[in-house]
Formats: sequence, C-alpha cells, structure tokens
Amino acid sequence: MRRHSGLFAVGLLAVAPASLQAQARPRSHTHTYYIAADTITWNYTPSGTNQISGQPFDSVERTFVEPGGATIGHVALKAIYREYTDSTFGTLKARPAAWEHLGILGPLLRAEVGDTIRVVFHNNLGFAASMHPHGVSYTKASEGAPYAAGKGEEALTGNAVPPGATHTYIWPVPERAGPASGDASSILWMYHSHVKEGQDPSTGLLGPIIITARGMSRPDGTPKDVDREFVVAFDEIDEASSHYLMTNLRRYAIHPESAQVAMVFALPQVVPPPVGQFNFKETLNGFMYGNGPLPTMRVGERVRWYLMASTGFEIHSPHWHGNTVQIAHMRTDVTALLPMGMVVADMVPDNPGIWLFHCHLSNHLRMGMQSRYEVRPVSAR
Ligand SMILES: [Cu+2]
Repeated sequence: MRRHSGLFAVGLLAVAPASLQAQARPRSHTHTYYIAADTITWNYTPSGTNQISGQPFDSVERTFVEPGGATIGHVALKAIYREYTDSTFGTLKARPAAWEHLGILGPLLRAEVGDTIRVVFHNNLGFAASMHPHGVSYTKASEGAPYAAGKGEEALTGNAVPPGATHTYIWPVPERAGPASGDASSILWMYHSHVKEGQDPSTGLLGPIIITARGMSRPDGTPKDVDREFVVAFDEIDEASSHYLMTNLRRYAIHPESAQVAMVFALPQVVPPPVGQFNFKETLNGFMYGNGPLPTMRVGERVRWYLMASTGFEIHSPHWHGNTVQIAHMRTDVTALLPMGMVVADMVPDNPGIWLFHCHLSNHLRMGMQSRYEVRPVSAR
C-alpha cells in the first residue's frame, strides 16, 4: 500500500534563481544538490527523558537508552547524508525549520515529473558509500549499487564511491517516477547507500525523495494542494549492523571486553536477543520516546504524511491518535509498513490537541518508537 490524495506545504530548497521563482515555474528543471556522507555523533534521546510519559526513563526503557555491558546507550557514531551549499563541501546548508523533524534522515530531494535530480555526492567517510535512489530513473553510472551486471559496469565509481571521492548522480524523473492515477499529487521515494546493504542504512545512510505530479508544484517544489508535509521514517536502527559497531562499543558500552561483546563482533548479523535486541534502536527519524521536534499543524489544514521504513527485519504499524487519514482513498488511523515500505497518508485534522503517533507493535512501542503531533485550533497563534 502507499500514498494518497489531497494537500500544500512549507518552504524548501528550490534551486531556481530568484528571477525564475518570481515568474512561472519553468517546464523542466534540474535540481542540483551537494550532499556529503559525514560521520556525526547522534543522540537518540537528546532531552534525556521520556517525552511521551513526561517522566524519567523507567527500568525497562533504561536498558535501551543507557549503556550496558555490551550495549550502546542513547549516543552513537552514525554516518548520515548532509546537504552543503556548493561543490567545495565547506559550508553546511541549513535545514529549514519545517524540516528539522527529519532528524537523522538525509536532506529531502524534490522534483516534479519531467525534471531531473542531480546530486553531487562527496564521501567523507572511512568506507565506500553510495546513493541509490528508488523510483527515479538512472543508468548504471547513477544506480549506486555494485553487482555483476554483465558489462563491467559493476566497477563504475557511483556504485561505491571511495573515501574522499566525489561522484555526480543524474536521476531523471519520467512519468513512471511520479504519481499514478490512484495516487495523490505527490509521492515518496527514498535513497540510501547500497554498497553494503546490510550495514549502510543501519549506519544512518538513508533519506527521502518527494516527486510531485507534472504541473502540481509551487515554485518551491511543494505540492499545490497541500498545506503542510511531514516525512517520518519508522527507522529500526540495528547498531549491531552498523559500520561503527566496534568503535561504538569501545566508546559507549560499559564492558566492551566482555564475552558477549566477542559474540557481537563475531556474529554481528545473528546475535540473539537480548544482546542483539538491546542494540536495536526503535526510532522515528532517529529519535526514541518522543525526543524529536513536535510536528505541528492547524485544524482544517491539508496535511500530508509521508511514511517509510528501513531495511531491518521490520514490520511497523503506524497509528495516529485523535485524527484520521486517507491512504489510497481509504480511511484509517493505522497503516502498515514492511521493510523499505513507503506510504502517503493525507490528514485534515479536526481535533485539536497533542496526540500520540506511534508504532503499534508492542515491543517497538516499548523500545521507543513513539512520538506525538500537535493540532492547534484555527484561531491559535
Ligand atoms: Cu514498529
């Protein structure tokens, strides 16, 4: 299942010069992004408390947010995609306030059907990385995934950009990358590193793409029939599958020399619970227990939620309290996400308040895959 109809938004990117933005949108546009893969220190719970309960973490929650014998707590080294202002990759491009909720996700890439996305990608990591997009069109030079393809194309630089190297990906956006007849005016795709598929997304290399139907974008790229957009990744991050597992355990676990650690090192993919499970971070955009920015909207606005999942052994059950959504022309307040699933849900909230938005799988809920959103009355400032 995926997507649906109706909604407008908040300012984002738009690489068109100001003179063009002031006029009608050009028929076809190339959107250029400068994106680097960078190592950062990430905090899954920056407030230090459970924002959902309004209380300190309880004894169960602490096992997921505090370091243990062979488990990483709420802080870990991650590799993420970040946007820069130009090809020198010297100045980070500030994330607009409306998109701060993306958290650990890479920058939002946008285009309208007929446009082209051009990404100048620079790898600041100590290992090879790539950008592999879903949905949009690409040649082998811009696929970002190394495998035997029969023509020697597995050796192309874009498949696995070495540390310190730069590669430009070109992704045209044909009709088949845009909304189909049953879709809304915009749909979600994603991009992620695909060099070591089992490790790269768990290390943090994942981001969203929104494609709008032809003629349905404002000059800033947002869909004309939507007032507000949110992208939420039900992102189960398996720290046992991260490129930085050993570094993180050495830095952030209490007894990295323990026998359990040896087991983690030897079998990072098959560590049984509880050791493996405790290095799972059940997050929304990299935040646990409601620690991300609070998505905020007003009664009556046309709100579009874009939901996605990551690459683990994942099943998620996103549930909005307080209001309903339409997904694929059907009304619901719960939907389903399988690994790398993508769903578009449209909401016109009629019920003001602060409401829970969470995964309904009980273990994910308990492990922190919870957030809230706020609906303000029409008259509120
Ligand atoms: Cu879940």
